[in-house]
Amino acid sequence: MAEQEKQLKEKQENPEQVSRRKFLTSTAFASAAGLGMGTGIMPNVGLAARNKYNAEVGPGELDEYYGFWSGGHSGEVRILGIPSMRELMRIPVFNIDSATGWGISNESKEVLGTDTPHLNGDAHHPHMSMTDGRYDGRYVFINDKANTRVARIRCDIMKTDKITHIPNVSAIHGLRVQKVPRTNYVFCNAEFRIPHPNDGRDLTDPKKYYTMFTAINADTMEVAWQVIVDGNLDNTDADYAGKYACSTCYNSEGAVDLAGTMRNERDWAVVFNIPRIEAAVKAGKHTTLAGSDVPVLDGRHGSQLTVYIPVPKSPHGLNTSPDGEYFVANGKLSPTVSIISTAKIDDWFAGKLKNPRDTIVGEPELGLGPLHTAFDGRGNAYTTLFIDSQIAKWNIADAIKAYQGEKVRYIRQKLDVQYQPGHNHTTMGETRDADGKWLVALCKFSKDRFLPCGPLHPENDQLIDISGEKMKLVHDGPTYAEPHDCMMVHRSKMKPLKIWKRDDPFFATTAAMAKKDGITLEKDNKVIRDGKKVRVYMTSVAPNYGLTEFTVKKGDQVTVTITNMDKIEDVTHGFCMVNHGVSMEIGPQQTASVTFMANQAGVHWYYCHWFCHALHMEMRGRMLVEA
Ligand code: K7E
Ligand code: CUA
Repeated sequence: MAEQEKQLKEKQENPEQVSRRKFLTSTAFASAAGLGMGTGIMPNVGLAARNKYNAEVGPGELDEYYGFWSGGHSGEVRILGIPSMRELMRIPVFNIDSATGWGISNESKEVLGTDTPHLNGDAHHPHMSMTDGRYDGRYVFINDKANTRVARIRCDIMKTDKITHIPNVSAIHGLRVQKVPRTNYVFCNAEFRIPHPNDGRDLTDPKKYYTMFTAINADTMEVAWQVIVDGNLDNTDADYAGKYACSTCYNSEGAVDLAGTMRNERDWAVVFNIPRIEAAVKAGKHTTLAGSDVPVLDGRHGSQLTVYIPVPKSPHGLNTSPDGEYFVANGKLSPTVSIISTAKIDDWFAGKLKNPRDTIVGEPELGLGPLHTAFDGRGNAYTTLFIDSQIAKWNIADAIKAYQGEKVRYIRQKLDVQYQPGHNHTTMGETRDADGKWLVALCKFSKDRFLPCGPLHPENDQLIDISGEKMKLVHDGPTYAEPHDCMMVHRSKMKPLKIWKRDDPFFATTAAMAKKDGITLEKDNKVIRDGKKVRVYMTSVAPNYGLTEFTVKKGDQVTVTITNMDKIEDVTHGFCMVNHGVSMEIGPQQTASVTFMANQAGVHWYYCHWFCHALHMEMRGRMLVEA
């Protein structure tokens, strides 16, 4: 055993050399189950291996891809240009943003809602809506692990337009969308097991805890149904047939401590049969839990709605190959990934297989700490090796052959990355359009790669050209806490607006209030008093506010609503009321509003805090508060 481990370690450190050595010595090593390194001859890395793409995007040039980056525990989403890796924009989601007034303006507060009053978030998985397995440029969805929420970002205005708090569960982690026929559902994995009801009984009886797989209606953002599972759900992905979602599931032990959750050599990939779940809900075979009317089904062992496929060990990432043939479960505490055939899942649900493990068609050994896998659309997969700080490029067909006992070499290359990668992602790689141009490795540690900025280090998002036979590292990109995941979409799929539409639903509630007050937002500059509530309406045209002063009384609740009548691209105004904690963005043709208390008598200046004009500094006015 010790010898085997030594050889394994050597092989991981230097796969090509060890393979060559094995080729020469022809040891019994290859007979060890699942090792499959084979006796292939070193591939000829010649002219054909040259990479094609240039990461340089010159001044004034535009990137080919939009990247949507999770901002991790900053709670936001960022847009990067690929391949330049330039940060183009930030989209506040679960966080407070002083520049745009997210969490301050009334429109953002309406999206943030009142059922979860928290100001923090932990965003992991941004994924775009699809039609027929292809990005459709409508929405990006993202989870909040910290406060059990899911948000939707509208990709025309690049603002969060819905946030749903998921009932009955704790901590939404994995999130992916239904790919086919379109994104009707957003699939969400609740990670932590809790008692039900979670009201103080069963505190110390973990046997009674459980968690659930949740589907959200992507159009309404209401929760469609939930399925109770065994274990802790981790990551998830959907198939290309509209039939299955598959989630990794650790802690098959049902433990509440670290040692306990690592005891079993195998946990599960659990497959959810979507048509069966929908039929069960339709037939009324569900229950509901106290405090929510979401249909809940039991998908634990023995259920016809699910199949639990044992895979090693505390698996983490779950990724669907772009041809729709395979789910890949990443072994984390095992050096392997498990390749699950969607066709064999059909067989399982048709009653043709005896053992859920019969759905597995490959279990290649890649190195230490496989977390996530991406695809190039040419039959290759790229798996992050957290502990080895490497990306392993491997061939799917060859890994399957090796599992069947053929002596083939399935690892194509291992590339060092700096350091400890979590997710990696290829351009268009989670869709049918996987184009195999770029791979981004989201490294958790940057250590010595950048100028030191204090004890807190940035992460390191590395750009890798995968167009050739060999992966080639071309860029280091420091990022702030913490891009777990990202997705990269070709710019041809995106149609963002350059100025707002006056009938945008984003400010419909504000527009309805103005209508009640008899206000025409596009031209009126008026103060409406309604008891102790004062509503101030004004327009803005650079460099002027429609009102340069208004008067209220101490103790009034003041709502300022501003409509930006500038029609010029990029002329965004702001509204900042000094010493009142008030600021917001008003883009061209946008209406925005903010409500605050006028509790201090005296003169209070307000000013535009988005640079808009040569006389931007002069764009200001006074709120006069009478004692
Ligand atoms: Cu691997 Cu939350 Cu997708 Cu972090 S998760 S890495
Ligand atoms: Cu308006 Cu600055």
